Amino acid sequence: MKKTQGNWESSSSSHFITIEGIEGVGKSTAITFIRDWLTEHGLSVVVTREPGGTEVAEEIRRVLLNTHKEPIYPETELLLLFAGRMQHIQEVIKPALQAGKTVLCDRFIDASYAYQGGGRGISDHFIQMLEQEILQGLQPNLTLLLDAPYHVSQLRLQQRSHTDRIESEHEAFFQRVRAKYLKRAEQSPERYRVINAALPLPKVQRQMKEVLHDFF
Ligand code: Z5A
Repeated sequence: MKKTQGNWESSSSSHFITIEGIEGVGKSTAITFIRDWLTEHGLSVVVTREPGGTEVAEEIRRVLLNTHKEPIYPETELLLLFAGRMQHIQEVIKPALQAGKTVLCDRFIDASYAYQGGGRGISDHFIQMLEQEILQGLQPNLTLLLDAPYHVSQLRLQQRSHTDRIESEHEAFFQRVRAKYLKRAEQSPERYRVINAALPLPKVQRQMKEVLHDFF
């Protein structure tokens, strides 16, 4: 059976799950745990990420995350993100959902509102315009927001030797990003589940398990 979401048609057995949060909060760790849980429960899972997820979108990711001699303007950043997102939707997300799979995506549209909206100060109106044209009504069914204070994520990232262009932003930037994520979660409680990601891993995983049990 088919279900429609905006202008998209997908299989009724498909699910689109996204993981969001500020840098280093534990998204990659969470994705492995969720993927394993979903697979154990008999679902066919496609794990993907943004920016990236296709050959062209991964090239765009490199442009976005590398440091360049000239500045990348906020609007350039946003448009590049949406260019990659278009490739990603057409090449990976849409075909997987149409085939009845569960798509598990490390960041998606909410990151643009949080980082380019909250962080860089681009208006929601501009982002909404792009969202309407590119996503055509496609929305995650479930978004897990891993939330933790900035200093927790920084502690967890301490072992890393490399910091990319966006990670090099100052604390106030990430505070605005976090605040925007929390605001969006409050505005869409039917889709968002906020996970306290500052807790030790077993406690974070317990929260995620509860969310998954409720959802399925
Ligand atoms: N971006 C954007 O601006 N706009 C957009 O629309 C989109 C993206 C889609 C790349 O994202 C950048 O793109 C990102 C936003 C921007 N820039 N920033 N900042 P990314 O997702 O590829 O990169 P990231 O946000 O920097 O995430 P990350 O570095 O991969 O971190 P993570 O996945 O959230 O964390 P982790 O690797 O799972 O965990 C970090 C460490 O903590 C690791 O050693 C773990 O073992 C440990 N960990 C995890 N959980 C715990 C708990 N609970 N306790 C203790 N230790 C833990």
